[in-house]
Amino acid sequence: MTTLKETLAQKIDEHRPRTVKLLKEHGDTKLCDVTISQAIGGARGVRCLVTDVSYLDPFEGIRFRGKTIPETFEALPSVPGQEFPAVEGFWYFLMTGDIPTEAQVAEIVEEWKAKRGLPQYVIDVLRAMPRDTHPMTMFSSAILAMQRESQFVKRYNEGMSKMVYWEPMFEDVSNLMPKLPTIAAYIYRMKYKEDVHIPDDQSLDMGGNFAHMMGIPVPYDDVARMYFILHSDHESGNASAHTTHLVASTLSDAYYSLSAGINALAGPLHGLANQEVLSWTMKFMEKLGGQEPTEELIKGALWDTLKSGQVIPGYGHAVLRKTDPRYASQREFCLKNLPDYPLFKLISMIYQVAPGVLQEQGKAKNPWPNVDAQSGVIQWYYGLTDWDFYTVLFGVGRALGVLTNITWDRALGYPLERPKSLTTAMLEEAAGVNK
Ligand code: NMX
Ligand code: MLT
Repeated sequence: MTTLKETLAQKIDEHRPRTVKLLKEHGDTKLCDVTISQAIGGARGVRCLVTDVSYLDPFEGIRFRGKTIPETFEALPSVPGQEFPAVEGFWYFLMTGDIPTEAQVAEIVEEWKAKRGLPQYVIDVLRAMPRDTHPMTMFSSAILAMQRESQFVKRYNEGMSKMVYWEPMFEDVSNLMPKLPTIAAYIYRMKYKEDVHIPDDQSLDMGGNFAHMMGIPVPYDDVARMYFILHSDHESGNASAHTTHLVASTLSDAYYSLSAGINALAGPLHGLANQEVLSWTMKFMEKLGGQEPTEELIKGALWDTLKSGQVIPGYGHAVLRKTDPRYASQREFCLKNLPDYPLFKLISMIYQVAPGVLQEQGKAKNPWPNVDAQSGVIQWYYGLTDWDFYTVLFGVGRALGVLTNITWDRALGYPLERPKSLTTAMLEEAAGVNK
């Protein structure tokens, strides 16, 4: 049986000549023009990043290594007796593009079990922070604290060829990834569960052990597997992936890079929107004071939000122009497992109304829901009602994608990222203003 590292090494050898040929023979081929609105407006649609890990079509949504979400769930080996695949097998798939055998999945499951314990100093760092610190700050700090473990830095300082940069990077990401659910569960139990912790269960895979350490019973293990896979990757331009890539492009190691990417995820326009959705919904219910929610009442509350100059959380997207298939996938899960749950019914009612309200307002290019509009209700149903923790879950999932990407960045020798900026006067001159 070939290991993940051996398969990856072979894939990298096969891939490198493609990048070299493109650069050498087709480097001047144009991919797009850049307009003033793109320069001012957050580089929307500018095609200047490369990844083979996932691709986001505005209408179809995400494909991981060429597979849609249902195709991905279908193709990967499931955990025995469970509906969803082991996250460890998905990691193999993201890294290599190959569907692993059950034996290959089992090998990563065992490797991650051995690596998922936390050094005492990480626990000390977390415990030193005031308990009202946001869990994303704690999560990012714990990752950063482990930077001293980086094998990439050690090998770089010893002097290493560019051609093998990916190897210690792969070692770093393989050491870091299994620890993330443990950090997340530690933060959760410390902050919200009276600081009472549950020891690791070595008989369980990542999803199973995460649910166990959180103290949330079955089937939350399968919910965790689904959640982490769904949130893993969304091509390279999203803020958390792009930040991780940018920081890694300076030859910063995986710990620095992921910690930075997690900080980007913590913004309310990005991952934190999942917390905002629940907070918006609960405030709405509170205002109703026991009154039954209706479409009219929801419409009024959505307009109040827009009129006060705020965004409707969980709706809109920088690339997508239809309902996010990650939303659809989680909605399908709810229809199967919690169809009559009042909070799910309310979230579904908002789905009936919000796109129309946003269309009537006429500003948002995409009035449809994104992943964050549907994820919180599932967590709430399974007892995780501390919504400021939700983005940490997103972060654990997102790490799968961004850590895969920075491994490939090193393998293909992607250089320091450094786009060019212009001054406002230069834009005015280009546009012929005041001539
Ligand atoms: N509610 C109100 N206004 C919106 C919304 C929304 N949900 N979505 C877009 N707009 C506004 C946007 O603020 C902008 O207004 P202005 O011209 O005054 O600056 C205008 O519509 C045009 O924006 P778009 O080009 O449609 O969207 P953009 O690509 O700039 O931003 C988001 C994308 C995701 C930041 C935006 O849709 C948004 O703020 N959504 C709500 C927050 C959210 O759900 N974020 C999570 C995204 C997914 N994730 O997990 O990261
Ligand atoms: C993501 O998952 O990163 C979000 O949907 C944001 C994006 O893709 O821009």
